[in-house]
Amino acid sequence: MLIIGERINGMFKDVAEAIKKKDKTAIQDLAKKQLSCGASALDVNVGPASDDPKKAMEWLVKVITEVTDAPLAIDTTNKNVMEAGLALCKSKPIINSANANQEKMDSLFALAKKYKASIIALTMDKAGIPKDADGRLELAMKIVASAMERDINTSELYIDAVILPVNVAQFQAKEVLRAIREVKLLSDPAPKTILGLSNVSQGAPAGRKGLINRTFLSMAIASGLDAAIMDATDAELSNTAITAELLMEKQLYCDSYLDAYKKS
Ligand code: THG
Repeated sequence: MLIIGERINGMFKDVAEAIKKKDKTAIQDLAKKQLSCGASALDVNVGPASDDPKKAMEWLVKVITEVTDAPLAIDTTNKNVMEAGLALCKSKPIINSANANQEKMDSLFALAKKYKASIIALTMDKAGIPKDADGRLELAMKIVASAMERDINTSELYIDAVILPVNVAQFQAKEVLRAIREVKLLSDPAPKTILGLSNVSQGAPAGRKGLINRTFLSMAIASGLDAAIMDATDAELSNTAITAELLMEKQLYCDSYLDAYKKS
């Protein structure tokens, strides 16, 4: 499974502060820590508070690429901030994220071609996030069809069925799991699937967040999840990922299989 580390996001206080103070070591340490804990790519999001998000994104990508060639998922809803980030990436970038809005697909699929990027696309549109799996699959079909029209290989697409906090949208978790299973039937090659895992436990008591994340991750892996934006530095979560993949026969069994995740 592709693990994309979620921590370089201005919604976290330490990252917002590092951006403000231009504390490059703090960001570089977060990058290195996530990669050593099992992340193979890093999400980069300047957060809601930045007064110059384009400058902040450029600074983040510059300081991260000084210490790693790992792919970066440029996480922004602003097209100019997106292009500024993509232009500075050293490895194949990931656009985070498009959705089923036609204008959004038009502009971001064009950027994907220009920068040879993979694309995360959320199953939502101007009307919001559908409540059930069928609504999500309908939007996924629209995204897959638009990508095919533009000659984008569907294996470059990561469909994100958008998991919401379980404390406010409890009935949707199982809908997201069904969407993950069925989205695979939409094209050949099948699109990949991804989740922003920590959304599921937002608002839950601090002492329960980890358990909710781990449990949902293993259910999603059993449903065929290919990638997750998640807290790679949570060792129990990373161990859950590799164990679920082992049980799904996606990792070769050996007695020391957990060693891969003990590097931290
Ligand atoms: N899909 C895609 N991209 C995404 C998301 C998604 N990017 C952003 C987000 N969702 C994924 N990243 C996070 C990062 C942190 C949290 C949730 C999602 C989180 N943070 C804790 C909280 O808010 O309770 C702790 C915050 C803190 O310590 O300050 O839950 O879904 N494609």
